[in-house]
Amino acid sequence: MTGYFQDIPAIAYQGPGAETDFAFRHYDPDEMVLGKRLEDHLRFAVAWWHSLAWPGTDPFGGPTFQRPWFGDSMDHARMKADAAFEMFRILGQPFFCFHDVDVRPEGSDFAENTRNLMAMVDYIGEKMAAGGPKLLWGTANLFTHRRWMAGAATNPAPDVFAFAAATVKTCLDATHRLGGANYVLWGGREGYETLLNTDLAQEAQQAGRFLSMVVDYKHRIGFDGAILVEPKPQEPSKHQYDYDVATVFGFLQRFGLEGEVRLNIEQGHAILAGHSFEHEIALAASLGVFGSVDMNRNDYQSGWDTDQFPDSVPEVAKAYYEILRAGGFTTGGTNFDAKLRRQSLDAEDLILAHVGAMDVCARGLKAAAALIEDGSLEAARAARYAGWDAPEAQAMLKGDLAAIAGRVEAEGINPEPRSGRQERLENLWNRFV
Ligand code: XLS
Ligand code: NI
Ligand code: NI
Repeated sequence: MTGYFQDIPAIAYQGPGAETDFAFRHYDPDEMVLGKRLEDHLRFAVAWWHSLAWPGTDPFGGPTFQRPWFGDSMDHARMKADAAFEMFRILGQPFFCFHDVDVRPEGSDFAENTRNLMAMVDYIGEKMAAGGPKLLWGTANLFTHRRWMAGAATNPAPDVFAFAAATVKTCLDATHRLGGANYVLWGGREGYETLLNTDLAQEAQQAGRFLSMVVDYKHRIGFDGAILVEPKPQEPSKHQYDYDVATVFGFLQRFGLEGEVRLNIEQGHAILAGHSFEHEIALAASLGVFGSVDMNRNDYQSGWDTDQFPDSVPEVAKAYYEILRAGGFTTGGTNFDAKLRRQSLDAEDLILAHVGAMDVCARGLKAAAALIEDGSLEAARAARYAGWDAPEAQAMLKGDLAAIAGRVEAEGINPEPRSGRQERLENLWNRFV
Protein backbone atom coordinates (compact mmCIF):
# COMPACT_ATOMS: atom_id res chain seq x y z
CA MET A 1 0.00 0.00 0.00
CA THR A 2 1.35 3.42 -0.92
CA GLY A 3 -1.43 5.30 0.85
CA TYR A 4 -1.35 7.78 -2.01
CA PHE A 5 -5.08 7.55 -2.75
CA GLN A 6 -6.06 6.82 0.85
CA ASP A 7 -8.79 9.44 1.28
CA ILE A 8 -10.54 8.57 -1.95
CA PRO A 9 -13.47 6.14 -1.89
CA ALA A 10 -14.05 3.45 -4.50
CA ILE A 11 -16.24 4.98 -7.19
CA ALA A 12 -19.69 3.45 -7.62
CA TYR A 13 -22.63 4.25 -9.88
CA GLN A 14 -25.04 6.51 -8.01
CA GLY A 15 -27.07 7.95 -10.88
CA PRO A 16 -27.51 11.55 -12.09
CA GLY A 17 -28.71 12.66 -8.66
CA ALA A 18 -25.49 11.66 -6.85
CA GLU A 19 -24.48 14.17 -4.19
CA THR A 20 -20.73 13.59 -4.29
CA ASP A 21 -18.15 14.21 -7.01
CA PHE A 22 -16.79 10.71 -6.30
CA ALA A 23 -19.52 8.77 -8.10
CA PHE A 24 -20.49 7.71 -11.59
CA ARG A 25 -23.63 9.50 -12.73
CA HIS A 26 -24.03 7.80 -16.12
CA TYR A 27 -21.62 4.85 -16.18
CA ASP A 28 -23.36 1.88 -14.60
CA PRO A 29 -21.17 -1.08 -15.65
CA ASP A 30 -24.12 -3.48 -15.36
CA GLU A 31 -26.64 -1.44 -17.34
CA MET A 32 -27.82 -3.42 -20.36
CA VAL A 33 -27.49 -1.56 -23.66
CA LEU A 34 -28.34 -3.31 -26.95
CA GLY A 35 -28.30 -6.61 -25.08
CA LYS A 36 -24.82 -6.15 -23.60
CA ARG A 37 -23.46 -4.75 -20.31
CA LEU A 38 -22.15 -1.19 -20.58
CA GLU A 39 -18.78 -2.27 -19.18
CA ASP A 40 -18.47 -4.83 -22.00
CA HIS A 41 -19.36 -2.23 -24.64
CA LEU A 42 -16.93 0.43 -23.47
CA ARG A 43 -14.03 -1.73 -22.21
CA PHE A 44 -12.32 1.17 -20.43
CA ALA A 45 -8.56 1.15 -19.91
CA VAL A 46 -6.26 3.42 -17.87
CA ALA A 47 -2.95 4.39 -19.54
CA TRP A 48 0.03 3.78 -17.24
CA TRP A 49 2.19 6.44 -18.94
CA HIS A 50 0.00 9.51 -18.57
CA SER A 51 -1.47 8.59 -15.19
CA LEU A 52 1.58 7.24 -13.38
CA ALA A 53 4.76 8.12 -15.27
CA TRP A 54 4.23 11.58 -16.77
CA PRO A 55 5.65 14.25 -14.40
CA GLY A 56 3.75 17.34 -15.58
CA THR A 57 6.34 18.70 -18.02
CA ASP A 58 5.53 20.80 -21.09
CA PRO A 59 7.82 22.12 -23.86
CA PHE A 60 8.72 25.13 -21.69
CA GLY A 61 8.42 23.77 -18.16
CA GLY A 62 9.83 21.05 -15.97
CA PRO A 63 7.98 18.58 -13.78
CA THR A 64 5.13 19.88 -11.64
CA PHE A 65 4.06 16.55 -10.13
CA GLN A 66 5.86 15.03 -7.15
CA ARG A 67 4.68 11.45 -6.94
CA PRO A 68 6.45 9.38 -4.27
CA TRP A 69 7.20 6.66 -6.86
CA PHE A 70 9.19 8.91 -9.22
CA GLY A 71 12.75 7.56 -9.42
CA ASP A 72 14.94 5.12 -11.30
CA SER A 73 15.08 2.03 -9.08
CA MET A 74 13.13 -1.23 -9.03
CA ASP A 75 11.73 -0.15 -5.64
CA HIS A 76 10.27 2.93 -7.32
CA ALA A 77 8.87 0.78 -10.13
CA ARG A 78 7.17 -1.51 -7.62
CA MET A 79 5.75 1.46 -5.71
CA LYS A 80 4.44 2.84 -8.99
CA ALA A 81 2.75 -0.50 -9.70
CA ASP A 82 1.27 -0.51 -6.18
CA ALA A 83 -0.13 2.99 -6.77
CA ALA A 84 -1.45 1.92 -10.18
CA PHE A 85 -3.44 -0.95 -8.76
CA GLU A 86 -4.74 1.24 -5.90
CA MET A 87 -5.98 3.66 -8.55
CA PHE A 88 -7.48 0.79 -10.59
CA ARG A 89 -9.31 -0.52 -7.51
CA ILE A 90 -10.88 2.92 -6.94
CA LEU A 91 -11.97 3.29 -10.57
CA GLY A 92 -12.92 -0.36 -11.10
CA GLN A 93 -12.19 -0.14 -14.83
CA PRO A 94 -11.68 -3.51 -16.53
CA PHE A 95 -8.35 -2.84 -18.35
CA PHE A 96 -5.05 -0.98 -18.35
CA CYS A 97 -2.30 -0.37 -20.97
CA PHE A 98 1.46 0.16 -20.62
CA HIS A 99 4.77 0.73 -22.42
CA ASP A 100 7.88 -1.13 -21.22
CA VAL A 101 9.44 2.11 -19.96
CA ASP A 102 6.35 3.02 -17.93
CA VAL A 103 6.71 0.00 -15.66
CA ARG A 104 10.46 -0.66 -15.47
CA PRO A 105 13.55 1.45 -14.73
CA GLU A 106 15.92 2.02 -17.66
CA GLY A 107 18.84 -0.40 -17.58
CA SER A 108 22.35 0.14 -18.92
CA ASP A 109 21.80 -2.27 -21.83
CA PHE A 110 19.23 -4.51 -23.51
CA ALA A 111 19.80 -7.42 -21.11
CA GLU A 112 19.17 -5.26 -18.05
CA ASN A 113 16.10 -3.69 -19.65
CA THR A 114 14.73 -7.18 -20.25
CA ARG A 115 15.49 -8.37 -16.69
CA ASN A 116 13.79 -5.28 -15.24
CA LEU A 117 10.78 -5.67 -17.50
CA MET A 118 10.29 -9.35 -16.75
CA ALA A 119 10.62 -8.79 -13.00
CA MET A 120 7.90 -6.15 -13.25
CA VAL A 121 5.76 -8.45 -15.40
CA ASP A 122 5.88 -10.99 -12.54
CA TYR A 123 5.00 -8.29 -10.02
CA ILE A 124 2.12 -6.92 -12.12
CA GLY A 125 0.94 -10.44 -12.97
CA GLU A 126 0.48 -11.20 -9.26
CA LYS A 127 -1.59 -8.07 -8.82
CA MET A 128 -3.74 -8.94 -11.83
CA ALA A 129 -4.27 -12.44 -10.46
CA ALA A 130 -5.37 -10.94 -7.16
CA GLY A 131 -8.36 -9.37 -8.90
CA GLY A 132 -6.92 -6.35 -10.72
CA PRO A 133 -7.93 -5.30 -14.23
CA LYS A 134 -6.78 -7.12 -17.36
CA LEU A 135 -4.30 -5.90 -19.95
CA LEU A 136 -5.92 -4.26 -22.99
CA TRP A 137 -2.56 -3.77 -24.67
CA GLY A 138 1.15 -3.61 -24.16
CA THR A 139 3.62 -1.69 -26.28
CA ALA A 140 7.28 -0.67 -26.54
CA ASN A 141 8.35 2.94 -26.14
CA LEU A 142 10.61 3.40 -29.17
CA PHE A 143 10.61 7.19 -29.09
CA THR A 144 11.84 8.68 -25.76
CA HIS A 145 15.42 7.40 -25.39
CA ARG A 146 18.04 9.23 -27.45
CA ARG A 147 18.87 6.04 -29.35
CA TRP A 148 15.55 6.41 -31.21
CA MET A 149 16.07 10.01 -32.34
CA ALA A 150 16.37 9.00 -36.04
CA GLY A 151 13.70 6.32 -35.85
CA ALA A 152 13.37 2.76 -34.58
CA ALA A 153 12.32 0.36 -37.39
CA THR A 154 13.12 3.08 -39.96
CA ASN A 155 16.48 4.12 -38.49
CA PRO A 156 19.37 4.46 -40.97
CA ALA A 157 21.56 2.44 -38.55
CA PRO A 158 21.00 -1.36 -38.59
CA ASP A 159 21.99 -1.61 -34.91
CA VAL A 160 19.10 0.63 -33.91
CA PHE A 161 16.74 -1.51 -36.01
CA ALA A 162 18.15 -4.54 -34.15
CA PHE A 163 17.68 -2.92 -30.73
CA ALA A 164 14.10 -2.02 -31.70
CA ALA A 165 13.32 -5.55 -32.93
CA ALA A 166 14.80 -7.07 -29.77
CA THR A 167 12.81 -4.67 -27.60
CA VAL A 168 9.53 -5.38 -29.38
CA LYS A 169 10.19 -9.12 -28.99
CA THR A 170 10.47 -8.74 -25.22
CA CYS A 171 7.42 -6.48 -25.07
CA LEU A 172 5.39 -9.02 -27.06
CA ASP A 173 6.60 -11.70 -24.63
CA ALA A 174 5.56 -9.50 -21.70
CA THR A 175 2.15 -8.74 -23.22
CA HIS A 176 1.59 -12.43 -23.96
CA ARG A 177 2.54 -13.44 -20.41
CA LEU A 178 0.07 -10.93 -18.98
CA GLY A 179 -2.71 -12.20 -21.24
CA GLY A 180 -2.94 -8.94 -23.25
CA ALA A 181 -5.86 -8.62 -25.65
CA ASN A 182 -3.76 -6.61 -28.16
CA TYR A 183 -0.26 -5.38 -28.89
CA VAL A 184 0.15 -1.80 -30.19
CA LEU A 185 2.83 -0.19 -32.36
CA TRP A 186 2.91 3.58 -32.48
CA GLY A 187 5.86 4.97 -34.44
CA GLY A 188 6.44 8.50 -33.21
CA ARG A 189 9.97 8.53 -34.61
CA GLU A 190 9.08 6.62 -37.79
CA GLY A 191 9.14 9.70 -40.00
CA TYR A 192 11.78 12.26 -40.76
CA GLU A 193 13.15 15.68 -39.92
CA THR A 194 14.48 16.55 -43.36
CA LEU A 195 14.33 14.94 -46.81
CA LEU A 196 17.93 16.02 -47.34
CA ASN A 197 19.18 13.03 -45.34
CA THR A 198 16.25 10.62 -45.80
CA ASP A 199 15.82 7.63 -48.13
CA LEU A 200 12.05 7.12 -48.22
CA ALA A 201 12.16 3.87 -50.19
CA GLN A 202 14.69 2.28 -47.86
CA GLU A 203 12.79 3.34 -44.72
CA ALA A 204 9.50 1.94 -46.08
CA GLN A 205 11.15 -1.43 -46.77
CA GLN A 206 12.51 -1.54 -43.22
CA ALA A 207 9.12 -0.65 -41.75
CA GLY A 208 7.36 -3.33 -43.81
CA ARG A 209 9.87 -6.01 -42.87
CA PHE A 210 9.72 -4.99 -39.20
CA LEU A 211 5.94 -5.26 -39.00
CA SER A 212 6.00 -8.60 -40.86
CA MET A 213 8.45 -9.94 -38.27
CA VAL A 214 6.19 -8.74 -35.44
CA VAL A 215 3.28 -10.66 -36.98
CA ASP A 216 5.43 -13.79 -37.49
CA TYR A 217 6.63 -13.69 -33.89
CA LYS A 218 3.10 -13.24 -32.59
CA HIS A 219 2.12 -16.49 -34.32
CA ARG A 220 5.27 -18.27 -33.21
CA ILE A 221 4.58 -17.67 -29.50
CA GLY A 222 0.85 -18.30 -29.90
CA PHE A 223 -0.21 -14.80 -28.88
CA ASP A 224 -3.85 -14.64 -29.92
CA GLY A 225 -4.35 -10.92 -29.30
CA ALA A 226 -4.50 -8.49 -32.20
CA ILE A 227 -1.54 -6.52 -33.54
CA LEU A 228 -2.61 -2.87 -33.82
CA VAL A 229 -0.89 0.06 -35.54
CA GLU A 230 -1.74 3.54 -34.20
CA PRO A 231 -1.75 6.24 -36.90
CA LYS A 232 -0.54 9.79 -36.23
CA PRO A 233 0.52 12.35 -38.87
CA GLN A 234 3.22 14.26 -37.00
CA GLU A 235 4.58 15.05 -33.53
CA PRO A 236 7.25 14.30 -32.55
CA SER A 237 8.50 13.70 -36.13
CA LYS A 238 7.73 16.13 -38.92
CA HIS A 239 6.14 13.65 -41.25
CA GLN A 240 5.19 10.29 -39.77
CA TYR A 241 4.72 7.34 -42.09
CA ASP A 242 1.60 6.05 -40.26
CA TYR A 243 -0.16 9.30 -41.16
CA ASP A 244 -3.79 8.23 -40.90
CA VAL A 245 -6.07 5.23 -41.43
CA ALA A 246 -5.98 5.43 -45.22
CA THR A 247 -2.19 5.67 -45.31
CA VAL A 248 -1.68 2.78 -42.91
CA PHE A 249 -4.14 0.61 -44.84
CA GLY A 250 -2.17 1.21 -48.04
CA PHE A 251 1.03 0.28 -46.22
CA LEU A 252 -0.54 -2.92 -44.85
CA GLN A 253 -1.75 -3.91 -48.31
CA ARG A 254 1.65 -3.26 -49.81
CA PHE A 255 3.25 -5.73 -47.40
CA GLY A 256 0.34 -8.22 -47.40
CA LEU A 257 -0.53 -7.54 -43.77
CA GLU A 258 -4.11 -6.26 -44.07
CA GLY A 259 -5.51 -9.53 -42.73
CA GLU A 260 -3.10 -9.56 -39.78
CA VAL A 261 -2.97 -6.03 -38.43
CA ARG A 262 -5.75 -3.72 -37.29
CA LEU A 263 -5.76 -0.09 -36.17
CA ASN A 264 -5.78 1.75 -32.87
CA ILE A 265 -7.39 5.11 -33.60
CA GLU A 266 -6.77 8.12 -31.37
CA GLN A 267 -9.08 11.14 -31.24
CA GLY A 268 -6.30 13.73 -31.10
CA HIS A 269 -4.32 12.07 -33.89
CA ALA A 270 -7.37 12.08 -36.18
CA ILE A 271 -7.70 15.83 -35.62
CA LEU A 272 -3.99 16.42 -36.31
CA ALA A 273 -4.42 14.57 -39.62
CA GLY A 274 -7.24 16.93 -40.61
CA HIS A 275 -9.96 14.34 -40.08
CA SER A 276 -12.64 13.76 -37.48
CA PHE A 277 -12.38 10.86 -35.02
CA GLU A 278 -15.56 9.32 -36.42
CA HIS A 279 -14.21 9.55 -39.97
CA GLU A 280 -11.13 7.54 -39.01
CA ILE A 281 -13.21 4.93 -37.17
CA ALA A 282 -15.76 4.64 -39.98
CA LEU A 283 -13.04 4.32 -42.61
CA ALA A 284 -11.18 1.63 -40.63
CA ALA A 285 -14.44 -0.26 -40.13
CA SER A 286 -15.28 -0.03 -43.83
CA LEU A 287 -11.83 -1.48 -44.64
CA GLY A 288 -12.21 -4.27 -42.07
CA VAL A 289 -9.28 -3.08 -39.92
CA PHE A 290 -10.95 -1.35 -36.98
CA GLY A 291 -9.33 -2.44 -33.71
CA SER A 292 -9.41 -0.11 -30.72
CA VAL A 293 -9.51 3.55 -29.69
CA ASP A 294 -7.32 5.92 -27.71
CA MET A 295 -9.86 8.30 -26.25
CA ASN A 296 -8.79 11.88 -25.56
CA ARG A 297 -9.21 15.34 -27.04
CA ASN A 298 -6.93 18.09 -28.27
CA ASP A 299 -7.13 21.74 -27.48
CA TYR A 300 -8.59 22.88 -30.80
CA GLN A 301 -6.66 26.15 -30.84
CA SER A 302 -3.20 24.83 -30.05
CA GLY A 303 -2.54 22.50 -33.02
CA TRP A 304 -0.82 20.11 -30.62
CA ASP A 305 -1.64 16.62 -29.33
CA THR A 306 -2.63 17.89 -25.89
CA ASP A 307 -4.08 14.55 -24.73
CA GLN A 308 -6.87 15.99 -22.60
CA PHE A 309 -9.66 13.89 -21.18
CA PRO A 310 -12.80 13.87 -23.36
CA ASP A 311 -15.45 16.32 -22.15
CA SER A 312 -17.95 16.46 -24.99
CA VAL A 313 -20.83 13.98 -25.13
CA PRO A 314 -21.87 14.93 -28.71
CA GLU A 315 -18.31 14.31 -29.94
CA VAL A 316 -17.86 10.92 -28.33
CA ALA A 317 -21.40 9.91 -29.37
CA LYS A 318 -20.35 10.25 -33.03
CA ALA A 319 -17.38 7.97 -32.41
CA TYR A 320 -19.40 5.35 -30.54
CA TYR A 321 -22.09 5.44 -33.22
CA GLU A 322 -19.49 4.31 -35.77
CA ILE A 323 -18.10 1.73 -33.35
CA LEU A 324 -21.58 0.28 -32.71
CA ARG A 325 -22.37 0.28 -36.44
CA ALA A 326 -19.18 -1.71 -36.93
CA GLY A 327 -20.46 -4.30 -34.42
CA GLY A 328 -18.69 -2.92 -31.34
CA PHE A 329 -15.28 -3.74 -29.93
CA THR A 330 -13.91 -7.27 -30.19
CA THR A 331 -10.36 -7.29 -28.77
CA GLY A 332 -10.26 -3.48 -28.54
CA GLY A 333 -11.57 -1.00 -26.01
CA THR A 334 -11.60 2.63 -24.88
CA ASN A 335 -8.11 3.49 -23.64
CA PHE A 336 -7.84 6.90 -21.98
CA ASP A 337 -4.65 8.08 -23.65
CA ALA A 338 -5.16 11.30 -21.70
CA LYS A 339 -3.28 13.24 -19.09
CA LEU A 340 -4.06 15.83 -16.46
CA ARG A 341 -3.24 19.48 -16.94
CA ARG A 342 0.05 20.21 -15.20
CA GLN A 343 -1.61 22.32 -12.51
CA SER A 344 -3.79 19.37 -11.47
CA LEU A 345 -1.45 18.20 -8.75
CA ASP A 346 -3.63 16.15 -6.46
CA ALA A 347 -4.39 12.44 -6.23
CA GLU A 348 -8.09 13.23 -6.54
CA ASP A 349 -7.49 15.07 -9.83
CA LEU A 350 -6.27 11.80 -11.35
CA ILE A 351 -9.35 9.93 -10.17
CA LEU A 352 -11.91 12.62 -11.06
CA ALA A 353 -10.45 13.05 -14.56
CA HIS A 354 -11.23 9.40 -15.25
CA VAL A 355 -14.62 9.48 -13.52
CA GLY A 356 -15.73 12.40 -15.70
CA ALA A 357 -14.37 10.85 -18.87
CA MET A 358 -16.06 7.52 -18.15
CA ASP A 359 -19.39 9.30 -17.61
CA VAL A 360 -18.96 11.28 -20.85
CA CYS A 361 -18.25 8.07 -22.77
CA ALA A 362 -21.17 6.24 -21.15
CA ARG A 363 -23.57 9.05 -22.12
CA GLY A 364 -22.17 9.13 -25.65
CA LEU A 365 -22.45 5.40 -26.11
CA LYS A 366 -26.00 5.29 -24.73
CA ALA A 367 -27.08 8.10 -27.06
CA ALA A 368 -25.51 6.29 -30.01
CA ALA A 369 -27.18 3.03 -28.99
CA ALA A 370 -30.57 4.76 -28.78
CA LEU A 371 -30.09 6.04 -32.33
CA ILE A 372 -29.20 2.55 -33.53
CA GLU A 373 -32.23 1.12 -31.75
CA ASP A 374 -34.47 3.79 -33.25
CA GLY A 375 -33.21 2.79 -36.69
CA SER A 376 -34.36 5.91 -38.60
CA LEU A 377 -30.85 7.07 -39.40
CA GLU A 378 -29.82 3.69 -40.84
CA ALA A 379 -33.13 3.43 -42.67
CA ALA A 380 -32.49 6.82 -44.29
CA ARG A 381 -28.98 5.76 -45.26
CA ALA A 382 -30.24 2.50 -46.76
CA ALA A 383 -33.00 4.32 -48.64
CA ARG A 384 -30.42 6.65 -50.18
CA TYR A 385 -28.63 3.71 -51.78
CA ALA A 386 -31.71 1.55 -52.44
CA GLY A 387 -31.49 2.12 -56.20
CA TRP A 388 -28.51 -0.21 -56.26
CA ASP A 389 -30.77 -3.17 -55.41
CA ALA A 390 -32.22 -3.07 -58.92
CA PRO A 391 -30.85 -5.76 -61.31
CA GLU A 392 -29.85 -3.15 -63.97
CA ALA A 393 -27.83 -1.28 -61.34
CA GLN A 394 -26.06 -4.44 -60.18
CA ALA A 395 -25.37 -5.43 -63.80
CA MET A 396 -23.67 -2.06 -64.34
CA LEU A 397 -21.04 -2.89 -61.71
CA LYS A 398 -20.05 -5.89 -63.83
CA GLY A 399 -20.52 -4.09 -67.13
CA ASP A 400 -18.50 -1.73 -69.29
CA LEU A 401 -18.75 1.88 -70.35
CA ALA A 402 -20.05 1.18 -73.86
CA ALA A 403 -22.90 -1.05 -72.62
CA ILE A 404 -23.86 1.54 -70.04
CA ALA A 405 -23.79 4.30 -72.65
CA GLY A 406 -26.07 2.20 -74.85
CA ARG A 407 -28.57 1.78 -72.01
CA VAL A 408 -28.52 5.47 -71.07
CA GLU A 409 -29.37 6.32 -74.66
CA ALA A 410 -31.95 3.56 -75.20
CA GLU A 411 -33.79 4.25 -71.94
CA GLY A 412 -33.36 8.02 -72.09
CA ILE A 413 -31.84 8.05 -68.57
CA ASN A 414 -31.74 11.65 -67.35
CA PRO A 415 -31.39 11.69 -63.54
CA GLU A 416 -33.12 14.27 -61.33
CA PRO A 417 -30.95 15.24 -58.30
CA ARG A 418 -32.39 14.29 -54.89
CA SER A 419 -31.95 15.98 -51.53
CA GLY A 420 -29.25 14.58 -49.26
CA ARG A 421 -31.48 15.65 -46.35
CA GLN A 422 -28.50 16.56 -44.20
CA GLU A 423 -30.27 19.04 -41.94
CA ARG A 424 -33.18 16.69 -41.43
CA LEU A 425 -30.70 13.98 -40.33
CA GLU A 426 -28.86 16.44 -38.10
CA ASN A 427 -32.17 17.26 -36.43
CA LEU A 428 -32.80 13.56 -35.93
CA TRP A 429 -29.29 13.11 -34.48
CA ASN A 430 -29.80 15.98 -32.04
CA ARG A 431 -33.01 14.50 -30.71
CA PHE A 432 -30.87 11.69 -29.25
CA VAL A 433 -27.67 13.41 -28.19
C1 XLS B 1 1.35 9.33 -28.68
C2 XLS B 1 0.63 8.05 -28.70
C3 XLS B 1 1.09 7.05 -27.66
C4 XLS B 1 0.62 5.67 -28.04
C5 XLS B 1 1.35 4.57 -27.38
O1 XLS B 1 0.90 10.33 -29.24
O2 XLS B 1 -0.73 8.28 -28.57
O3 XLS B 1 0.63 7.42 -26.40
O4 XLS B 1 -0.74 5.51 -27.77
O5 XLS B 1 2.69 4.59 -27.66
NI1 NI C 1 -1.27 10.41 -28.87
NI1 NI D 1 -2.21 6.85 -28.26
